[in-house]
Amino acid sequence: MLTMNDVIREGHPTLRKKAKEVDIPPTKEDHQLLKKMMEFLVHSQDPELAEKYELRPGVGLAAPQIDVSKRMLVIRTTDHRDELVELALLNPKIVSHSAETTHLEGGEGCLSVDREVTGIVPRYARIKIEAYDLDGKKVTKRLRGFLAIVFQHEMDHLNGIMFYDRIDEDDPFKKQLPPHEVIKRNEQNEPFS
Ligand code: K3U
Ligand code: NI
Repeated sequence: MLTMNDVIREGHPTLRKKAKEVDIPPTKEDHQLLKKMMEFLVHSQDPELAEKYELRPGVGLAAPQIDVSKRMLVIRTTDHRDELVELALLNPKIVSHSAETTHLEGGEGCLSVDREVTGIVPRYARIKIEAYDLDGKKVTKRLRGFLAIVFQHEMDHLNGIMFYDRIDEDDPFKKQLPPHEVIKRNEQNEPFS
């Protein structure tokens, strides 16, 4: 199983590399790794297991964060209807996005960053994505709200971008141009209470 010891931290060169596309259908090795990444999220969201294995709770993980420079990511959170969403994706792409932007009130966090970084991280409010699932099947999805923010954060990891790169260094809380929506983090996005 993966633990926080497998998660590399800011300063590690892999976090700044553009990750490589993987074969579709995935190799047995990539398939198993993606499964292990999802298992990590499940464990991290279980209060007892998180304490036992000293895991920081997470809603997403990208392969470069475990020092594997491949275009694979997992997300486990709830959507705007409060439904659990589990995504294990290979070679994901954002194919279109809204003009409207958004940000998470209270900012973003990252398992690869052991400090609090404050400021507005602008994201697209709605995105259409294409990717391949664990069976090598092409999937197309429309994401919005917190889920869309988490997806964009994980996609950034595949491109060597950290969330704080998107914060305006001169004015971290700069007013965003309309149309812009602020997403409040609430119980909806706290799968473990
Ligand atoms: O923000 C976190 C969270 C955890 C449980 C419930 C609600 C929120 C933890 S940080 C996190 O999950 C990152 C994961 C990482 F390491 F892959 F980047 C993902 C993320 C969190 C918040 C906004 C965007 C992305
Ligand atoms: Ni992150």
